[in-house]
Amino acid sequence: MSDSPYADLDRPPLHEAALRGALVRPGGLWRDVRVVRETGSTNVDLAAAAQEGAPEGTVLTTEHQHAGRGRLGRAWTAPPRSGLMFSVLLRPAVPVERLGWVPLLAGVSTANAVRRMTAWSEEGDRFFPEPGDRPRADVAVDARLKWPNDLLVGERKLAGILVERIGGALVVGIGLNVGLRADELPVPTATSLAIEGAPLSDRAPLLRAILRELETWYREWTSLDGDPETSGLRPAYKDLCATLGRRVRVELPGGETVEGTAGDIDQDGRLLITTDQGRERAVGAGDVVHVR
Ligand code: BT5
Repeated sequence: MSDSPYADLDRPPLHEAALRGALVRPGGLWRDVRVVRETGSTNVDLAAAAQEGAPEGTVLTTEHQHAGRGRLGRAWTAPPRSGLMFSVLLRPAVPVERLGWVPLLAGVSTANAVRRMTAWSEEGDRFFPEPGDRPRADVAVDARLKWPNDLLVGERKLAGILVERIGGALVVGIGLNVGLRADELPVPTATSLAIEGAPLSDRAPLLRAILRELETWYREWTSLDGDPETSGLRPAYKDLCATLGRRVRVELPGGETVEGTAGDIDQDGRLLITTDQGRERAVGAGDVVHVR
């Protein structure tokens, strides 16, 4: 990465003080926002901070990750400032069996923020809406969730989420491709907002939108003891989920594969699959492939 943060004018840096000023307020969820120039993994750093007692609402974001983590030992790779890479620390006081909803809550929040920030105003004259504008849903980037929480546009991956449990804390890590160009794709199945026709060069408004959406959902869900129904989380997730109704192949963590049709999300956030033998299987973890 060049020494000057302004070397790439299409990719302006994130400003810690401005983000703090916009997000940290008395009584709010976000307690601290840090921007580091470079690190291995924001999830690893925040997990260490969690073990040392960092408070809920700590946010760590970086301009460049050189050992970004995916699920199951996979990697998240992206050039410096080509996207958002950040982690937040949560300590949800809800019954333990409901913690499985956190990755889905993070997915709903990210998808909603992306959809909102990439919509044109109803007058069609501005690229993302000002507060009070009514977005035109027809031209928003149609970001949807592949269960549990990959953010897809069509079948291409725009963002990935990794939630890790550290004692009573959860570290929620989000990687989202923003200005990434076609010649920079880490894998052919990736996409970015720029590639999808929404070239937001400044990532800060998008980060603020995701964190605000996350705060709203998290507050509602925790205040209702993690109830996915009364909080509206399960219906919201189902509305955004591209997996429901699809034929899927799921690779389970133990190596087993389940094939069938994805029908529903149960009360624990698991994917319900009807197999070709007519059996219903509830899947709590695994990799889903949308079969054509
Ligand atoms: C994920 O894992 O999608 C979770 C990614 C979470 C990344 C964030 S960045 C901030 C925080 N700190 C971290 O260290 N991690 C989190 P998974 O479902 O396992 O997907 C990983 C797979 O996605 C890889 O094996 C590649 O195939 C693909 N991939 C890697 N980089 C990508 C990118 N930039 N865009 C799209 N796909 C990518």
